Amino acid sequence: MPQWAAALIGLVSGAVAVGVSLLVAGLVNPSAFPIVAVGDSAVDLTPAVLKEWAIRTFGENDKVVLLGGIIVVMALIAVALGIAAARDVRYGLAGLAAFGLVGVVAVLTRPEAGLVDVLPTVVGVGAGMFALHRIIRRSLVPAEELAGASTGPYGDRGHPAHGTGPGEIAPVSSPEPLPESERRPEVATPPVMRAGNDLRAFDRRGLLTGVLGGVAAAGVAGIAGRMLSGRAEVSVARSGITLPHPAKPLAPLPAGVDLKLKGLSPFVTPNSDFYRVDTALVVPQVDPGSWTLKIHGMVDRPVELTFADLMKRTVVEADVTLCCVSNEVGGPYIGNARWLGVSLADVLRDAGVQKGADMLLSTSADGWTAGTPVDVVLDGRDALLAFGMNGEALPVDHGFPVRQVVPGLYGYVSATKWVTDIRVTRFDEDEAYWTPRGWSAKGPIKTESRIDLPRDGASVPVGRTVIAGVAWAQHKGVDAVEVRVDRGQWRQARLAEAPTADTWRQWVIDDWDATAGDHTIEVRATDATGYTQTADRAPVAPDGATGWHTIQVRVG
Ligand SMILES: Nc1nc2c(c(=O)[nH]1)N[C@H]1C(S)=C(S)[C@@H](COP(=O)(O)O)O[C@H]1N2
Ligand SMILES: [Mo]
Repeated sequence: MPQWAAALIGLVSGAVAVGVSLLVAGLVNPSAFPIVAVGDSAVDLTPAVLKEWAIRTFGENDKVVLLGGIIVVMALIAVALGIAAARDVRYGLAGLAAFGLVGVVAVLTRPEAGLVDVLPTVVGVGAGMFALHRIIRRSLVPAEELAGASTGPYGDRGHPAHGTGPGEIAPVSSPEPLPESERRPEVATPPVMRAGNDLRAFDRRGLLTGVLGGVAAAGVAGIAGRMLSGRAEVSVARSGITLPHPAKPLAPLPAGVDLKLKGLSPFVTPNSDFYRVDTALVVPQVDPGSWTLKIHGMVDRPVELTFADLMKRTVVEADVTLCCVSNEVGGPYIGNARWLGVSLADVLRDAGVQKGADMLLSTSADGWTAGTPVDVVLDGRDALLAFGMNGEALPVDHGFPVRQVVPGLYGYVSATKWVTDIRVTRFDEDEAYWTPRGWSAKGPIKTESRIDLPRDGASVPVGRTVIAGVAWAQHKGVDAVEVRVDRGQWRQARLAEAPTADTWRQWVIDDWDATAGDHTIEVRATDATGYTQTADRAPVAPDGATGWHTIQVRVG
């Protein structure tokens, strides 16, 4: 096979690997696209001097230059692998596998990497190996077939042999390949080479169809991957964000907030475990570079902020527990994070809220809306336009680049993710997304509590048993939690610390003396207004569930 053909096969197989890995990354996690991971690792491994030189020389384009460089290097490697594969396909396959290993290492050594993140690399390299193998096979037919072809149509391919041009009539004689005894491989005219143990000859037509097939597959996979997202770009933009420092950083959380019991929700919910609730089938991909937030309506001075504007403002940090109105008693749709952002009240004061306005109608990039009471946002609580969550840029699923966070209100009336527009208006003039769908226009969070330990339905051994969980009454604060077993006396639980009234609070009963048999455990919380949860069960609609979380355990 000529060198150019081998190089071409290498390039096309490389493209198939990249296209398929883009597709899989689009499905599982755009930041697990190996080329980006390799780029990030390269940045991390580059000595500071070189990095500074690159930034000085290429300025804002340094990432483009880096990615361009990686693509050129990859193309050269692909060419080399193609040439190796033409000599012996196994060299090419082994080379690709080794290349994939580099990608896997790069992906896995990124912070936050999970095991599924190797999928784009592994599946992509697998597809590249498959393509390499297939196109080589197609381009190299067994030499005896070509030899036989001089006397008739060859093999089972059904296309004319060399010397039979389009329109020419194929010979009618010997429609089958010649029997073994009559073949004379040594008369083969095309250059013959060794692929594996067979003698094989180059077939242009096989090359052409193989290459076209490969290009089509790479293109379709790559475009689908991009469409599934635009995600890779947003995730690159997100990883490029350096969060600003808060003007008054919060103290680190005291150890006392977290009882560190196995099975009890940690005080800070890791971003990867944070519940996600939204109407988005495909997560909106919002480029921070072109993101803007308009504040308009009943204001004196409409405001339009870019992401850069936002980052330049006074930055605040707040620990806030977010909760969904659809959370059943004992349900999982609640999580606590340390948010970083700017004060929504400050931004509203810049715009000048007019008299009579009582609602902020916030809209997300995908058109979802929430209606938030103006007085709540302006009453001094940490209502934020947040861009950071637990020390990193807001995850895309949680509203990147900017979302609202308002302590004390359910998410559906306050926590607009991918927020791009806030209209200052009135509840009697505007309706948010969930209101006509049967949910209350206003949604303050109800005081609730949940048993995490033991789990409902668990079997526990006889003897001293820990009962523990979380309770919340955002912006009021949890004052007490009580637990009772089998409808006996309510017992005071020991409360963990809480940094402010805006977060949930862990609680524990350290020494329940569990006796053999089935038991019912109930919990209730009292908030700082003196209100104690009642046994009244309310469904989640229209404004949040109530009732005591009740679990059954079997002891013995
Ligand atoms: N754009 C948008 N923002 C949204 C929603 C939505 O459907 N679309 N759902 C809200 C609801 S109901 C809740 S409970 C919170 C959940 O935030 P999380 O997914 O970050 O936990 O987001 C809120 N923000
Ligand atoms: Mo929600």
